[in-house]
Amino acid sequence: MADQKPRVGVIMGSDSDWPTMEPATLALAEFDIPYEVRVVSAHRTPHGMLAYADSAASRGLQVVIAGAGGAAHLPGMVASATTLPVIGVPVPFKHLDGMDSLMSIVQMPAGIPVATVSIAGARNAGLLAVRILGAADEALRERIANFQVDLERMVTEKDANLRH
Ligand code: RP5
Repeated sequence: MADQKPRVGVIMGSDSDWPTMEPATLALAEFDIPYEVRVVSAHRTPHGMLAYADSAASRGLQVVIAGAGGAAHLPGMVASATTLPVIGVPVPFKHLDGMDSLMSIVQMPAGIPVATVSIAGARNAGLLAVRILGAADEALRERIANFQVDLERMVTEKDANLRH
């Protein structure tokens, strides 16, 4: 997978977001989706952020997952400068328990969509990216279906273990 061109860009406003964002990359790896990871800040590296968004599609990326905390403008700003689907991950910051990040990311003006997952919901961001890629890939959809069967089996087993 390491030698394959990345199909998903996983970006975040600071390296302090990495513990929250890593589950997105683990989900992508589970489905053998090549990805790249970058720190790109809407506020601290605005020109770098625009350059990243501008070049994302031409470099072969198909989905961008963007996580940020606090005044979390990164997903929306990146979405405004690319035609790729962008999934926003609200990162819980020191204050306000991530509500600030959630509100910043979810309230996009009409015309520039950002698919926002739950606060610290990076795993679902990764899985959503897999589903987006699966829309045009029957083999990948088959793997997603198997994954869902495994989830169902896990819950059934837990139910059987707890029943009395
Ligand atoms: C945001 O500011 C980042 O996404 C991060 O969640 C937050 C704090 O960044 P650091 O001060 O830890 O670098 O832009």
